[in-house]
Amino acid sequence: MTGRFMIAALLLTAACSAPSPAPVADDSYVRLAAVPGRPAAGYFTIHGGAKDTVLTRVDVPGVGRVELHGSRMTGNGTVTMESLPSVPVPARRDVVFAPGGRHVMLFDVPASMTAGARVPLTLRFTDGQTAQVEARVIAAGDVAPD
Ligand SMILES: [Cu+2]
Repeated sequence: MTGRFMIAALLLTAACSAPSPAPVADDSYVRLAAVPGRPAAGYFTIHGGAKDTVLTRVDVPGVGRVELHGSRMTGNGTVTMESLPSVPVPARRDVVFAPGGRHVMLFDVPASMTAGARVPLTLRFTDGQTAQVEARVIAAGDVAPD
């Protein structure tokens, strides 16, 4: 019993310490808009792979269009969003998409995408690499998952 547990623990350690050659993503959720018909916002963390790459696109099944967005402060202190053609992902660095910063906007969200659902996001990079992450869908007023 103890021996079997130790092997499992060793395998787990090996899986965690071996850096992935390709970028991977985790900690993903999608926040629905308060008003139906308005775009939802998606968040995740990308962990860079062995080489520098560039995120160019995110696909979500059933969603009409997904845009990469950045947020920035304007001169008069309000935050504005802008569409980004791509987002650089340096090797072995984390790139965080979070409220108030980079995020993805999901336009024409299907009616099936309701709070509690889980949707797969496919992140596409310039070198043909992809990363898959499952996002939890939450309502506009819900607290973000940890
Ligand atoms: Cu936006």
